[in-house]
This record gives sequence, C-alpha cells and structure tokens, in this order.
Amino acid sequence: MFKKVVKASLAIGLTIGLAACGGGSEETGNSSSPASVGESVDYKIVGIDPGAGIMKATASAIEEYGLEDWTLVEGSGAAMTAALKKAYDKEEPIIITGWTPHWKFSAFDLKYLEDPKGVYGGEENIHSIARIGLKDDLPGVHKLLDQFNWTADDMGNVMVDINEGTKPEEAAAKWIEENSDKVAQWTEGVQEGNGEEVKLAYVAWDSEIASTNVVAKVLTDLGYKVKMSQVEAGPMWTGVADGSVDAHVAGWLPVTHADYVEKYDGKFEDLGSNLEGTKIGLVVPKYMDIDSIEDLKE
Ligand code: PBE
Repeated sequence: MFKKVVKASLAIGLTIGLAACGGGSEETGNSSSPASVGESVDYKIVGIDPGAGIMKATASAIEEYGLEDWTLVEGSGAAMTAALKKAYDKEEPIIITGWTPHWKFSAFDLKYLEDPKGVYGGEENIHSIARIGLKDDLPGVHKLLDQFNWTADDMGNVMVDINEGTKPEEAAAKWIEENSDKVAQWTEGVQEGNGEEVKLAYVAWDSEIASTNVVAKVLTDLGYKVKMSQVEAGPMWTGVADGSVDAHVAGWLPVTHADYVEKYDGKFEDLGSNLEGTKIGLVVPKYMDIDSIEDLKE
C-alpha cells in the first residue's frame, strides 16, 4: 500500500517535471502505452522568430482549434530546422510551423496538417516591396525588382544548395549562371549602376536568404553596390516604410504579412509578386499518425 502511494506520487512528479523542463521529448517517445499526440510532443509546437506571420497565424490556430494546453515555442528558422532534423533522425514526433517553398520538404518526408478552419489562408504569393521614391532615385533598381520573377522550383534549387553547405552568395551566383535566360528577362531594359548604394532588408528565413542573395547578386553584376541587412520581420517592413531601406523581396501576401501591410498602408510600393504559390501551416513528419490540426485536440 505504502509502496503504491510512493509510486503514484513519483509518477506525478515525473510528469510535472517533464512538462516543466520542456526538453522531455526523448523520454516520452518510447512509452509502451500510446501517448496522445500532445503528450508525445509535450504540447509544444516548434515555432520560429516572433515577427513572422506564421507565428501570428499559429496563435490564432491555437485559439480557433481549442488548443489552449499547447505552447508555441519561439525561436528561429534555423533552430526550427535543427529541431526537425534531430527528431526526424530518431523518428520522434515533432510539430513545426512550416512553409513552402522550403528545402525541408526535399530533405525529409513531411506533410501539412489539414486546416479545415482555414486559419492559415490558402495559397499566397511573395511580393517585392519598394520604398516610395525608389523609382525616381534608382529607376534601374526599381525596374529590376519589378521584373524579378521566378518559380518555387528556382528558389528551391538555391535553398537546397545552401542547405547542403554552399555559401548563400555562391549558391546565388551559381543559379544565376545556370539560368541566364531568366535573369536576362529581369534585366531587360534595366539601367546599369555606377556604384550607387542599394539597401535590401531580409529576414533569415531560408526562402528569403535565397531570394535576397539572388537579387543582390544580379544588382551587383549590374554595377550597384548592394548592402543586405538581416533584420526581423517588423523592422524589414518598417525600414521600407520609413525609407531607411530601399526594398525587400519578402512580402508574403495577402495573408501572412497582412498586419504589416495594413500598418504601413500607403508608405510603400507593392511591385507585385515575384513568386507564386506559397503556403504556410503546421507541418509534421509523414511517419506521424495524424492528418489534421483537429487531431491535436485529442
Ligand atoms: N515565413 C517565410 C514568413 C514569410 C516567409 C513563412 C516563415 C512568415 O511567416 O512571415
């Protein structure tokens, strides 16, 4: 009898300890009685940087799907993919905030969880966003950004290369060399530069590391002096709105960056989409036995 009580309180202590320390996914994976999805991942969704639109969308998903026991963990794109790799290698459960295009879909077998409530919106496009006045000040840069347009596969190729260890600027240069026809369309009729400085802001999302490096390299080859600044999502939009930055090519619209667009309405020029057919949502390895965000409730 006494023994039983001790056992029970030990078990409770262990559960509480695991929930509190947060690093318990390794211990929970091999339980013989099938744990719920929530238990198996400590009720954690591995997020990225707090300024990302997908973080706000995930906070809404937690609310809309009644997942108040769950925590969205802040981090970065790099920390998220590191956690994914670690879990994947051991075939452990993990739930991440994910998006397409991204190299993780070619490196791992992953699936989006269905989103029957449509919290994450549908397909989107990535837009090039310029500061007001760029057209007058640097018409060549404005025109290049306006004509910059590629596909998810193009971006994917650069991303995969970078993930495999190629430096971003080298991966960009290589892609440009191999896709001179496409680049020729972007640069058609574009006035060359003479060392004028161009400031491009971007966030360290793998998709934007790829696109921004490619655009920067094309502009450099045209004779401009490009300064890339890596910032958070908020400052990226603020920089273009207050004119301290010339442009970014990372506007996920209409939904993911809707808040920023609303906040800076009239203070930037939307040059239209540079890539079509993006997606955001909750992503899990295919070996996980769930299909929908609704399955997280159980
Ligand atoms: N992302 C990648 C960004 C936009 C680009 C989906 C992580 C976001 O959520 O804001």
